[in-house]
Amino acid sequence: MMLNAVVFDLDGVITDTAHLHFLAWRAVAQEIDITFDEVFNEQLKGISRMDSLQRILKHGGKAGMFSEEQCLALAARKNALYVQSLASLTQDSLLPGIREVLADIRAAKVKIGLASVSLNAPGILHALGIHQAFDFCADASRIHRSKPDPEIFLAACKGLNVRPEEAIGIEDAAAGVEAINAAGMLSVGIGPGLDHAGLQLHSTQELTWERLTAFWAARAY
Ligand code: B16
Ligand code: MG
Repeated sequence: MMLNAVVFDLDGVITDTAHLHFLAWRAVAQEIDITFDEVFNEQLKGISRMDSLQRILKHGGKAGMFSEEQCLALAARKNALYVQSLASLTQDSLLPGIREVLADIRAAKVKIGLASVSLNAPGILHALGIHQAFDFCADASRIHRSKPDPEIFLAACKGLNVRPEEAIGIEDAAAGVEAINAAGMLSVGIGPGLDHAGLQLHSTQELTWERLTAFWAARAY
C-alpha cells in the first residue's frame, strides 16, 4: 500500500500556540478565582474550547457552578484574548523543520491535510502564510466529538479522498495520538509522554520526509 496522505495537527505541531491559549485561559480563570499552571495546561492540548473550560472549572472545584450562558461568555472572553494574541504570529512562528517537511511531502505528490479542533485554524494558517500548503482542512465547527474521538482525522481523510490506512497523522497531544490510532491511521507523536504513537519524535526538527517514509516502509501489516 502506498502512503497517500499526511494529516497534521496544528497547535503544537505546526506552530506553538499552546502558551497563548494558556495565557488567555489563565486570565479568564483568574476572574472566577481559579488558578492553574502550565503543567495543568498540558491537559488542555487538543481539547476543544468548551471542553477546556469544563476541565478548568473542574480543576478549580467549580464544576456545574456556571450556567450555559455564563460558560459561553467565559469562553468568548478567552477567545477574544487569544485572538488578540494571535497578532504576534508571523511566518517565523512555524516550528523548526515544518516548512521543509511540507515542501518535501508536496514534492513527493502525497496529499496534505489538517485536523485541528481550533476554530481559529484558518486564521492561524493565513498568519503563518502556509494556507496553500494544505489540500484539505477539516472544518472544526462541524466536528461533534473532541479528540481522542477519531472524528476529525476521519473527516480529514474523507476530504482528502484517502482511506485512513493510507495515511499518517501527526500530533503533539496524547488525546490526538489516541484519535489517530482509533482512526486506523499510522501515528507520529511529537514530544514526551506519547508512548502510544507508532513513531515518537522529540521535536518537529526530527520530522523529515526521510523519517516519515522510513516509518511507513517499516510499518507492521
Ligand atoms: P480554539 P489543535 C487545539 O488545537 C488546542 O490544542 C487546544 O488547546 C484548543 O483548546 C483547541 O484547539 C480549540 O481552539 O479555542 O481556537 O477553537 O491542537 O487541535 O490544533
Ligand atoms: Mg496539538
